Amino acid sequence: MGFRKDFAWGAATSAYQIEGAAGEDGKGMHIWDVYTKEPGKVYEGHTGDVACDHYHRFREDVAIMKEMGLKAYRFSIDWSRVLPEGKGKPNEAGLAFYDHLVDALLEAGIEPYITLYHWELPYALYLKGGWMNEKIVEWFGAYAALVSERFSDRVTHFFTLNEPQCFVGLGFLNGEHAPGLKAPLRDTFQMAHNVLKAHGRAVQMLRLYARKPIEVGFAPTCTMCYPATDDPKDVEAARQQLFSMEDLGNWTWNVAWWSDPVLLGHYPEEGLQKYEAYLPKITDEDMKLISEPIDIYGQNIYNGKAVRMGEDGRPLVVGRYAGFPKTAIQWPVTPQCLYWGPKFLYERYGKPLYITENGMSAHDSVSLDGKVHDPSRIDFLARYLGELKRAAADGVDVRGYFQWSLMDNFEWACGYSERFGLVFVDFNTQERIWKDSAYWYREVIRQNGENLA
Ligand code: IFM
Repeated sequence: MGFRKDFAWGAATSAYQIEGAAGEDGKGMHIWDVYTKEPGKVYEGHTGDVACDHYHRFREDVAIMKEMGLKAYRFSIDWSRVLPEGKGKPNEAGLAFYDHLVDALLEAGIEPYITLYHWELPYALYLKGGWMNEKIVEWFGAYAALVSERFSDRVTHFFTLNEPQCFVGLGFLNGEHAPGLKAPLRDTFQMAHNVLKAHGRAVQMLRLYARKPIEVGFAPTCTMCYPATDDPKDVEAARQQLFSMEDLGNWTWNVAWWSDPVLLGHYPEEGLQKYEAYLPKITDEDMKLISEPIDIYGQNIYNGKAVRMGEDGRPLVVGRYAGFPKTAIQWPVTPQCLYWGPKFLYERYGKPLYITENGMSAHDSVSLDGKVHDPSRIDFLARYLGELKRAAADGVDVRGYFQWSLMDNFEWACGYSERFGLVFVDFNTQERIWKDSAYWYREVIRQNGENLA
């Protein structure tokens, strides 16, 4: 047994990374619109102003998805495109864009999966304190209501947040992403708590305004942990390490700090003790809101670390050997994390799982024959998907997989220097060229993964 018959074979993108049309049709500004204009923040001063020009070329992109045989497409809505001030009066032209996109997808037989927040915090709300301002719980809730009311007649699957670990950690703890702040630790914990409450409120509002039954989840990320050997002691060590609490300087990269409150209704005890000095007031009412039941769990998984049980009965992260395989962005290639990650998460949280992102950047270029040959991506995906298939065969309820990314795009602080796409984008001409991996993925989808080892 491998993947279920209705497995959602997909690809993912996010609004700012592909849309472009930064100042068009009444769109408001968000923190990345502003941050990318600050000198020295993004590789070679790149911005998402044009990106893949998807706003104007979405029909061409949907046609590519259709030809690739995608069953599902995960995209995000730019909050500031539909609510230019973050709240208040909606922008009809922005909503209409997503209407057309959803309709084109459905017409192509592709199931749309909407993410509400993939890092486009409206600048007007940022000026009011953004995630630090508790009112954001209601602002985000109202945005969720608008999206649900408008799209839930045609869209069934919604994710609230993408990678809270990143947008709090990189945006406010180490300052590598917009808005580029190194906030005091206490503030980052307060923000995270507001983020989780906003998630809960969004879940409520998505449901309240839904025009038909919908499925709601969120999509965190993490560095996965997998056992260094099959020894049950190492399996236990990897499990413990995965859900243990990071040191303060790195604290946002936790799994359990974000997912336990949402799915188990409480923060992990280890974190409550370790971070005690920095925590905001946490009430029972907060926890009730945060743990508003969700239907599906999305997890972004790119790589992991091997763990074994130390002599002292505590997990030990195993160092990587010299020359360990890595991708262009220097992330290790660790396919095992797509077996152990889903397994550990499903054991702990018991929710149907989607891999909401997985993929790699490579040094892709157009060859003399006019094609883009990316054997390393095919090898990467074959290895990772093989492991996911093993997890499905072992009983993990994995419902879908979204390859990151459909096409090359704006890779945040790295600008356009990293190419994660199945489809190559020439950013001078906006020409799209299928990489070899796109043809390969099409065949995997066609065979529902039967051709994977
Ligand atoms: O491009 C990003 C995406 O926006 C969030 N997850 C990781 C991807 C690759 O870095």
